[in-house]
Amino acid sequence: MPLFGKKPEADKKHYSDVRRRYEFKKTLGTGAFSEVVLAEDKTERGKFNAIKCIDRHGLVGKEESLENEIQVLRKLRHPNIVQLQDVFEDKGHVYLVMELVTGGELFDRIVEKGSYTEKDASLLIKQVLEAVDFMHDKGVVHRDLKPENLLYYSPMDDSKIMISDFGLSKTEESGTMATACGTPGYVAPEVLAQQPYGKEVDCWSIGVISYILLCGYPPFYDENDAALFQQILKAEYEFDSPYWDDISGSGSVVTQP
Ligand code: PIT
Repeated sequence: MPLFGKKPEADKKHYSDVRRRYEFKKTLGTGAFSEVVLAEDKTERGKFNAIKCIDRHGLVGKEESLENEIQVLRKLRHPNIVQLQDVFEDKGHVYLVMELVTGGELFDRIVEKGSYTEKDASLLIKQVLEAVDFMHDKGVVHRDLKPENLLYYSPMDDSKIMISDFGLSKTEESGTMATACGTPGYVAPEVLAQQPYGKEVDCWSIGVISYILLCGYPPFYDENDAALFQQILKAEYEFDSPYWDDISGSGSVVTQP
């Protein structure tokens, strides 16, 4: 089945050669079979995008999940979700033209800062909750929320965060999902137990991310994956002293500016 075979009309405007439209500037990130590149729009100089270039060799047998990612991204328009703007394809690659965000990963910011104040953490998590609530309403479960997939909108501005990488996301309409996926430390117990799961798994991951923002280390950690899985399955975590001593309880309200 050809990629994007379902909506040929909607995809007509795509050029056969993405390089005719965009000037590739530099690599922003690399994955196993993909690379995200900074690109300038030749039809509108000074306008930049991030283009995710996916090697078709890595897609053999996975064409459907890419098609799924594209369909998911197309229907999500939210201020805190990196927007898919266009799709190109050629013989060797599929290109996802994404909104450019330049602030880098939340992960790197946490490493830099150690931890966040409750107020800063709440301002970030509120945006993540709003974006995730929005996609859950559309029947989309991200399934791989983690600080590496949360990107700061701009390097100057610590206030806006964007959700990216819907590579593992799923539309819930296909029934209850049971595939084990995601990143161990952030993954919900029902996923590890290979039980049917749904939107709740994103809420679990947001809990883990909130924990890390507040204290600077993860709630579940073991170098041994089997031991890590056990901790998660038993929801075995603590608010260790002294790190959590000055962090307020869950009933308190942090005043917004
Ligand atoms: C940027 C800058 C950057 C990475 C990205 C965007 C990636 C975005 C992305 C990747 C996906 C996806 C959705 C968004 O499904 O360094 O502007 O795989």
